[in-house]
Amino acid sequence: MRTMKNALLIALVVMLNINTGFAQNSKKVKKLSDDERMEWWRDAKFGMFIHWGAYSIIGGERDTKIAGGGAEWAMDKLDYTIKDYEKFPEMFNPQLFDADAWVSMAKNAGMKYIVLTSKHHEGFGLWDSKVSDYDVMDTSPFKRDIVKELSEACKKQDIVFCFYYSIVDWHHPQAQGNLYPNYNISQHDDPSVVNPEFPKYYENYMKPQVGELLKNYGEIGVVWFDGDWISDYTTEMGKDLYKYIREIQPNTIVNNRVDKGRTGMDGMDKEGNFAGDFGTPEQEIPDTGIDSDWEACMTMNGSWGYKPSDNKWKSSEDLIQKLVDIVSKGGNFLLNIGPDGYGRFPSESIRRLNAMGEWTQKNGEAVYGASASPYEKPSWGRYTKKDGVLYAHVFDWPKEGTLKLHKDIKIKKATVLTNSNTILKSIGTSREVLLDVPMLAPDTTVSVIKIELAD
Ligand code: FHN
Repeated sequence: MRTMKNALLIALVVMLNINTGFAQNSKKVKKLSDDERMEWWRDAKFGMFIHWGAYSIIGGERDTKIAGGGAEWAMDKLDYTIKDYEKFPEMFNPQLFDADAWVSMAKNAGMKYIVLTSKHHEGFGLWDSKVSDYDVMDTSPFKRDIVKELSEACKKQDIVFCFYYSIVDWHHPQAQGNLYPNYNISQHDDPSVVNPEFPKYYENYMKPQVGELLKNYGEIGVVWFDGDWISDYTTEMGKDLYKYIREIQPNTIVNNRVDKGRTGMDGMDKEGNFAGDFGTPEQEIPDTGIDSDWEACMTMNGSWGYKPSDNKWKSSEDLIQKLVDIVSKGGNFLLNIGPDGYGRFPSESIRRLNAMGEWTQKNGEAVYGASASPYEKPSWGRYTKKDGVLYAHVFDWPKEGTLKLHKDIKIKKATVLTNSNTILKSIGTSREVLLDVPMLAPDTTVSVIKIELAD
């Protein structure tokens, strides 16, 4: 009798588990409105771009030759045939890679999301793809799923995980120009060189790879496409891909490069919207904001991929000011790190991340969730805004102790953001509002004044 009862009990538990499991797996994600879907991203303002791949071993150098531009283009710029290049994924073994440490450095810098190059133009995938063996699990000795480790580390630390995927693929025979297998004999990624087989690459390789990244690594914040410029890729493919992504994860955000030739700020359609969900100016900040969503992506030196020969590093002060400038114009800042072939962030990058973290920890209130300035940018810095509050980000602290504000600003109370006890006196004139400020700037990079506005 007891055995029968136990058996029934076990059967019941198994059934319940299966049902629970099934319910969990089939749990329908609530489809958000576009504004709801974009909300976290609009509030986040600041993300980390990570360009990492087999090119990170090469560092943009081959014998005495140094690749011009980004070192992630080594295969093309340093004239590797496909066969020659394959030895790099075959030696990719970044034993110092530590996903938790990477995510902590992003979080401590004040970054709220991470965009990892899951596959750059070289075609080598950083996840366990079932579509291809040209990936970190089957081709490299590393045999660890980097996308899995990084996405899990992001989840643990409340950082949104996103991935970049290159439409351009210099390794796949149906993707790059028809000079395969030595594709870069004089082709050098010439957009005019076509491959009649590209639709098969799109349908049977690229789309399934994007699908497995969306199905197997949890919630994906953003899919960041690149390489839209090649002549084989079409608007129809882009629209099909956008629909496919939203069917798998309805609330994922997609950049404008999902569509043909939408790179930058000019990628708007005739209704004045970007294809996809946001514009992607690269290595530049537009003069003024626009009323569409946009994100400026930028390197810290001159290269997206690791390039030890490139020492043109932007200063920490410049990067902080760029963050403020971008937010004051209603955009997001996606700032790049190019880890080396061992899995380490360059020390110059770490120094800048730490400096940005110190500043955002003190002044983040004036950035996260803030909106674009309602005023022309002042000569001394920028404004950002929240309901009932204006933030004056002062790059050039006035020597004479008086800060000139826009004449329409009605002040209820003005304080130094990092020292709310310092209440500042103001005098309004017909032409401007004058604010008495301390002789010494509160911050060595950007000092923020919080202005509670009178109704
Ligand atoms: O060719 C790529 C380049 O390597 C890098 O990934 C940048 C980052 O947005 N996008 C392309 C150049 O526009």
